[in-house]
Amino acid sequence: MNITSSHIEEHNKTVKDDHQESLDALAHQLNKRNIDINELVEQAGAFQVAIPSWALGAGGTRFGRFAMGGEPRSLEEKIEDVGLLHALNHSSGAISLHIPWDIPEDTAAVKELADKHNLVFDAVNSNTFQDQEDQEHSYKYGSLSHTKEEVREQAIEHNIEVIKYGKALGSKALTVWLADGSNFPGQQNFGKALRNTEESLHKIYDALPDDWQVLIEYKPYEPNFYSMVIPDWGTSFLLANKLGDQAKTLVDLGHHLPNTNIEQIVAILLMEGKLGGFHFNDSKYGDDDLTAGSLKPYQLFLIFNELIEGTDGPEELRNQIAWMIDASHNVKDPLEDLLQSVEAIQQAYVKALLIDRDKLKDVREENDPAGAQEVLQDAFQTDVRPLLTEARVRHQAAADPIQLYRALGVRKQLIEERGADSVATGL
Ligand code: LRH
Ligand code: MN
Repeated sequence: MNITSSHIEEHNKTVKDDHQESLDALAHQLNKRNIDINELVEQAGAFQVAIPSWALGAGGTRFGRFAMGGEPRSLEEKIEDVGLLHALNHSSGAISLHIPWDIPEDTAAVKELADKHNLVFDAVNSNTFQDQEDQEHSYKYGSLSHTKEEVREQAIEHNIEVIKYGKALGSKALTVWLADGSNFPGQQNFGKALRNTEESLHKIYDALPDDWQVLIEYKPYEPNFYSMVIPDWGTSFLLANKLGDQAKTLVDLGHHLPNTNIEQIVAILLMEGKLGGFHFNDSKYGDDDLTAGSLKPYQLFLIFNELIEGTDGPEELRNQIAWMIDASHNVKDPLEDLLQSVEAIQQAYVKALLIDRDKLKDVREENDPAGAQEVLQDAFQTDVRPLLTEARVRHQAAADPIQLYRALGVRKQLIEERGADSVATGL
C-alpha cells in the first residue's frame, strides 16, 4: 500500500482555504508576540520521532488480544508501514528495531528498503526478558544481573550481537531495558544483582563503537512486582556515570510511579549531560503504553519546557537526544495511534518553543508563581495545529494525516493484502 504524491496533493487541495485562514490567524497572533511563524514551521518540520518496530500490530494484555487485521508479517512490511506514516506526516523518519523480534536477515536489502522510504534506524533494542527457542539458559530469574555467570555471559553476548545488527543498519545507539528483579521479599540480594548488572554492562559498553551510545531504561515494576534491578532514574543515572560518557539514561514516560514529577527528572538528567532519549507514551495508572499526550498533554508540554530550557537552541536539542515512541495498541488502529502520538509530541514541542523565556526568567526571579503560570498558559493554550499542518504541507505531506489515512481506506487495503489475521511480532 503506497501513498502517492497525487493522493497528498488532492487531499491538501480540499483543505487549502480553511488551512490558510487558520494559519494566517495564528501568524497574526504570534506576530503580536514578535514570533515569526515561519521559524516555528521550520523547527516543527525538522523534528523527527522514531517509530517502534514492535508497535505496528495489535498489542494485548494477559486478558486478551484483539487482532487488527492487515498487520505487518515481516520486517520489510513494518518498514513499509513506517514509510507510510512518514509519507503522511513527514515526521516519522526513523524506526527503532527490537531484536530478535525484527532481525534484519539481509541488512543491505533492509537498509535499501528503508532508504527508499526516507527512513533511518534509531536505537536498536536488546531483549533479555524472553527466552528464545534455541536459547541455552533461561532468563526466568534475570539476565545481566543473574546469579549464574553463564546466564550473564549469554545476555552480554546477545547485546553485543544486537550492536552488530545496528552497526550494519547505521544505528548509533543500543537501548538496554532489563526485566530483571524479584517478586518476593528475600528472593534477591539487591546489592549483588546491581553489581552483576554493572559488571555485565561494562562488557557491553566496551563493545560499543566510539560514536555509539548505550541508553539505560529504568522501570519501577512489571514483569517483576516486588523489585526491579534498575527501578528508577537514580539507578540508571548511577550506572551511566559508572560506565562512562557513552552511557546515558532513557526516560520511558510510562515507567514512573503515579504523580512522579517527570519534568524535574528530565531537567536534572539534561543538566548532568546524561539524558539520552525518550520512549514517549501516556498512562493513567501503570506502564499502559497509551497514545502520547492522550491523558497528560500538559505534562508532555512541561517536559519540553525543561528540554528547551536546558539546551542552547532547538538544533542542539534535536540532535543530542533520541526521540522515540514506545506504545502498545489494544483497541486503536496502530497506525492511527502512532500518527496521533507524533502529532501530540510535536504540539508539546512547538508550544514549549512559544514560551516567553525572558518573561519566565523575570517572574521566577521575582518569585511570582501566578506570573509564571500565566507565561506557561499563554504558550500551552495556543492552538498550534495550523503551524504543524503547514510544516507537513511544505514537506509535501498530508495536511490532515488521519483524515487522508481514512479517506484512502488504508487499513482495509492492508487487510486485503495481508489478511485479517496476520500477526506482527512485538508487544
Ligand atoms: C518495557 C519497555 C521497553 C521495551 C519494551 C517493548 O516496558 O518499555 O522499552 O523493550 O517495553
Ligand atoms: Mn520503553
